[in-house]
Amino acid sequence: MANLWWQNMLCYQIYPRSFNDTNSDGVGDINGIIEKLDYLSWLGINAIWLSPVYQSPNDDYGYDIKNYYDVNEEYGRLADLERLIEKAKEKNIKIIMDLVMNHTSDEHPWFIESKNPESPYRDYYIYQEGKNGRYPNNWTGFFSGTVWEKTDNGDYYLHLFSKKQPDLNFKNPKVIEEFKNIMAFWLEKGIAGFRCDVCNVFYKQSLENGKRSLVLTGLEHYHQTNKNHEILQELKQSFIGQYDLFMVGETVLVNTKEATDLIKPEKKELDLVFGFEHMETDQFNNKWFKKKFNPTKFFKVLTKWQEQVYWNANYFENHDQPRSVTRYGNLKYHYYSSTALSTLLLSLKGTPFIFQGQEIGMTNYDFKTMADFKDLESKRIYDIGRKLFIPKKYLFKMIKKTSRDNARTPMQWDDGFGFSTHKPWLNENPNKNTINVKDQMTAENSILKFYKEMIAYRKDNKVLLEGEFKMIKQRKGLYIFERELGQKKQTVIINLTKHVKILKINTSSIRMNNYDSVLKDKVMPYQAIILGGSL
Ligand code: TEU
Ligand code: CA
Repeated sequence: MANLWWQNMLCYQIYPRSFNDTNSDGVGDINGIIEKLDYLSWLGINAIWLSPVYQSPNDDYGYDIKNYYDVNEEYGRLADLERLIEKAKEKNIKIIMDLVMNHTSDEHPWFIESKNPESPYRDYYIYQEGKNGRYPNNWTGFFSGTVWEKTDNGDYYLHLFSKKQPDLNFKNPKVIEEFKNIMAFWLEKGIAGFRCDVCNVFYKQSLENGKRSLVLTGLEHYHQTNKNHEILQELKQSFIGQYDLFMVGETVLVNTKEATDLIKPEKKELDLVFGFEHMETDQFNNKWFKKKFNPTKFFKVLTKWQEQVYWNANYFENHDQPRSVTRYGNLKYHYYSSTALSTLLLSLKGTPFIFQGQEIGMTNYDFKTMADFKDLESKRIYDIGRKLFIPKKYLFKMIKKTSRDNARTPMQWDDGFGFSTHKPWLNENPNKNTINVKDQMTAENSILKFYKEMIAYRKDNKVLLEGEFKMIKQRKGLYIFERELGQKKQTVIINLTKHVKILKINTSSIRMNNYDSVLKDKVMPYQAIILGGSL
């Protein structure tokens, strides 16, 4: 069957705050995105996922929303966003908005109202009395520590994320109605769909104590509940016949079976989900321990998802994750490892997502002190770590590697003031001197040029777009798979190590290659090759 539009989509994620500043206040803005539409169109993408641009006090930089119907002043006005949607449309670029439903900002009028126990908004949130002078239960949240915050009345409200992000009560049907209205408002403005933030933890089945666990005690009471499925179905289905609404869910802690459950086409729930398993292959399941990257494990997880989930949302980076070339590549082989990751990302079966800066191989930032971090998660982990007497030096080292701010340093347009003429809200990476869009556009060979070429290759290649995935072999960081459509075949060879690998290659049908040439019996360090036939 032919692909649907979102299966042929190549989506570029923009973190607006760090993309392009046009009014010199050090903060990216919507006009800045409009200014770069030509660039994005040149690159060959056909959709943009915008991280939140709604009004927000920025405790979590937009993931704490105080007004879903308007644009945060620092990013521009609603009219600017309407202009972006219109201009993007002229270039055949769809806009996908981020939608944060699990919680609002504590500065949202609903929450302010809800503090009054008599208010009709009381039931929009989850309030509980303490138990024997202690928290209502033992749950711990995504940013560590208790999920309960005491109010002036002496009771508590629940927040899975920061205390400035109170969780909404999805047992209240009015909350669901509110989101239908919000979605309708934006669909009416011409957007194509939503990336739904943490959308498998909305419904809190019970508020009983949870099983003690190193991370997220209480998870079993709200993760992936039946009611949660019903809520997503209700949201999606209420637009049938009206809009061709696309929804990709950010679904925390899902395995392939749960992912499959969420995207069954006949259920009309979500179209795609972002899994996390492959992002945890260099991590011992949480932020506290960090293991060395293990490409074998990485490829194993990718293979499992390719084989078990019918259509994947493929990504190696987003605004919550350190840079992929630093994690999975090798800075000594900056060009080769970035382009090898690019080849892999764009040749797997599914819909690829590229995060801003990935296309030029932006790297992690060399943070020097805790004061360099802006992300609340990094700060909180530090505070909690200190309370546990974890040595400062060790804590800092660990946070530096894992901090979400690694993804959020400003986009490196050139070696000067390309992002902003003002001091940026978050430090720029000084390696903008050598890693930037301007240089890579003029260079004969660059990561950017390779991305563009790979995107174009994929765009016209039915086998890569529609073909089945078939694992051929993987050997200590050398990964080989085929994509197959009818009689046609593409073979993808990725060496994600610094070692030369011995392999017999049929060099008569080379379609893509990130080296000058392909040898018939070896794969070079971080070499990536696509063949138009078998090995
Ligand atoms: O992220 C949810 C989520 O799972 C992350 O908090 C994750 O645990 C963490 O980033 C790993 O480092 C979404 C958004 O993508 C994130 O930016 C928000 O902070 C969060 O929800 C709350 O809205
Ligand atoms: Ca600005």
